[in-house]
Amino acid sequence: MKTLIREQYDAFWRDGYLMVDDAVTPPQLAALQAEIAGWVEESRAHDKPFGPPTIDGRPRFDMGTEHSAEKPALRRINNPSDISDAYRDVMLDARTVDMVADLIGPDVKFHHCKINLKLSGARTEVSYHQDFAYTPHTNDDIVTALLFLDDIDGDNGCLTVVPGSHKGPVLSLFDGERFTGAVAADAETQALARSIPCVGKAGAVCLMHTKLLHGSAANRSDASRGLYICVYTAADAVPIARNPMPSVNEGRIVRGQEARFARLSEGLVELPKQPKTASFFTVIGQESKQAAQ
Ligand SMILES: O=C(O)CCC(=O)C(=O)O
Repeated sequence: MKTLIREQYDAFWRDGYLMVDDAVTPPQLAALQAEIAGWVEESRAHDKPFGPPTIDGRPRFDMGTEHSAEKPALRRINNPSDISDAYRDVMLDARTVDMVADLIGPDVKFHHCKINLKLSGARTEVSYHQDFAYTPHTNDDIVTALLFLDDIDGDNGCLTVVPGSHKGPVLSLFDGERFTGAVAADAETQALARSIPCVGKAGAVCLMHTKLLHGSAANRSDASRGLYICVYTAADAVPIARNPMPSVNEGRIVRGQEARFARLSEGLVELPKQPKTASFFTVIGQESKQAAQ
């Protein structure tokens, strides 16, 4: 291992997640925060999701219905590494990538990334789910790296996780034939009772196993909460569903080498439905801001 110590490695595989402070350098963090500030300013001029479009033609920036020029509610930036040097540099070469390689490497590739923002007053919340149900692969050596762009505490909509839940089962995100993007209400109630908050300073990262059950509540404070979320897989984990957020960098090797073989460890896998809108927030029942008709 290059970056993590044995105790951290063991904690990740035992609990399904690991918090690490100072996961990026101060200049990297400052560059990410400056980009965000610019995008929030830009969003004031828009009253519906806006571009530059993603490679599958959806708007890159998405806002909640509460968005206004005076009080922006920009909540999602799809694949910021496709449009920003600062975000691409961190996705490709921050300490976080070395940590991921320690966990599932040596050969690691990139899948997709996004920013989830909860500005002060935003109503955005994330229903409980496991990422694997959105992005199934031939095996589950997949890590979601959630980098804190702000100081995050119990009041500004922190991520909450169910320790140990990565050991299974993978819960359905369907209600009958309808893909809801969220586990059933009773499973969410049980998850909430077992959840713990992931809090820390800007620059910390939560490394999360793809099968860990997690969600997050709305921001009840005046402080904004931003996460830069990058998904990495072992090079021999091959997607078995279309990427919900295709990127020009999808499949790019970030550590080690390309795989010659796909490794199969999964049995039956429920296939997700892909979103057609700017973000999965609409799938979980939170509409985007739309221009007045
Ligand atoms: O933004 C959050 O609080 C959680 C993000 C998340 O669960 C996800 O993107 O899978």
